[in-house]
Amino acid sequence: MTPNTELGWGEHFDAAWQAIGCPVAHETPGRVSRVDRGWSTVMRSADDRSPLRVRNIGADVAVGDWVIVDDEAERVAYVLERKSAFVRRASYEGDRAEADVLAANIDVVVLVHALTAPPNQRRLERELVLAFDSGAQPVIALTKSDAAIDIEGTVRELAAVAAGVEVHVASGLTGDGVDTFRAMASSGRTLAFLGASGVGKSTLVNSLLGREEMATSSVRENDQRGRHTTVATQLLEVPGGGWLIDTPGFRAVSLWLSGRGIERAFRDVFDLMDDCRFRDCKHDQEPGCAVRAAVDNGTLDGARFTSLERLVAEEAALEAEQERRERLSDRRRGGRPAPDDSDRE
Ligand SMILES: Nc1nc2c(ncn2[C@@H]2O[C@H](COP(=O)(O)OP(=O)(O)OP(=O)(O)O)[C@@H](O)[C@H]2O)c(=O)[nH]1
Ligand SMILES: [Mg+2]
Ligand SMILES: [Zn+2]
Repeated sequence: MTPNTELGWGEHFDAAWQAIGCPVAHETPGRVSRVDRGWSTVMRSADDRSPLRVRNIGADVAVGDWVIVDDEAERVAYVLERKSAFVRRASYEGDRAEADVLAANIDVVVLVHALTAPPNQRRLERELVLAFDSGAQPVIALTKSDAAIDIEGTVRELAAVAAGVEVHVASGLTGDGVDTFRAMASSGRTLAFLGASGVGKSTLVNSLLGREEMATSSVRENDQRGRHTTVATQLLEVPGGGWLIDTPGFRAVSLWLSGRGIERAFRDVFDLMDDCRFRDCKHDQEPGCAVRAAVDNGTLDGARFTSLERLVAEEAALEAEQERRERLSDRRRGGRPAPDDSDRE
C-alpha cells in the first residue's frame, strides 16, 4: 500500500523511503500532526479518526515529518529525510547550540506580521533568512487589515526588506484576503504559519479551516504583545485539500546554520558589494565602497546594513562553535574515527 497522497506524500518521500529500503514495520509511513513532550501523533490518512500515539525515543521528530512506526506501534522507528524544514536556533542555556525545528516538509512558509503594530523590519529580515534556508517558498502575510494603523505605509516598509517575497494583506477576522492563502494550500500542499505571539496566526488558520479549531486570545492593550495562546504546533486539514501548520509564537529569531539564506534575504546589499572597488572591501572607510555610497545617498538604509553585519557575525560565531564541538568530540574518541551508527544502541 502506498502512503497517503492526500496527506502530502509525493516523489521526494518515495525516494527517501526507497533509499532506506522501504521499511514498513507497523504500517506504511504516516505523517506527524502533533508533538507533545516526546510523543508523536501520527496520521495514516487525511481523515484518520484514531491517529497513533507513539514515543519519539531518540528520534528527532517535528510536526509535518513522515515517519515509520515500529512493529509494536510504540515508537517512531524512522524519520524520512525532509523535503524542507523551518529551523531556528533553540533558546539556549550555556553555550550549546541546538536546532529547533518548528515545522517540517512544508511547501510555503507564511511569515505573519500584524498591521496593528509598527512594522518590524529587523525581525522580518531574520525570519526571511530562516525561510529561505528552509527550502520552502516564503510569503509574507500582514494580518488584521480591518484594524490597521496604516496599511500602505506598513506594506511599503516591510516590502523594502522583503527581498522580492510576495506581501499579502489579510484579516483572519473578516476573512478579507484569506482566499490567497487557501489557493496556496491546494492539492496536498502544506503551509506553515510562523511569527511572533499575538500576530493572528491561529485566527488566520481558523478562517482558512472554516471552524474555530485553534484557541485564540487577545493581545495586551499596552504593547500589542500576544499571550502565547498556541502551545503546541499542529497539522490541520483544509476542507477541499491542503494542510496548515499552526505554530506557537516565538520571540527570538536566532539563526541556525544556514545555506544561502543570508545572501538571498539581503540580495540587494550583496549586489551593491559586487560594485565595491576592492574585492576585500570592509564597507567601512575604503575608497570606492558602493555600500557606503548607497547609505550616504539614501538608497540603502544604514540600519539594514548593520542588521546584515550582525547576522553574518552571528552565523560565523555559530559555525565556530560547531567546529569547536566537533573537535572536542573527536578528542574524546581519542582521535579514532567516529563509530558507525550501527555500532551504537
Ligand atoms: N481585528 C483583528 N484582530 C485579529 C485578527 N487576527 C487576530 N486578531 C486578534 O488578535 C489576537 C491574537 O490572535 P491569535 O490568532 O490568537 O494570535 P497568534 O498569532 O495565534 O498568537 P499565539 O498563538 O500566541 O502565537 C486575538 O484577540 C485575535 O482576535 C484580525 O484579522 N483582525
Ligand atoms: Mg496561535
Ligand atoms: Zn564596500
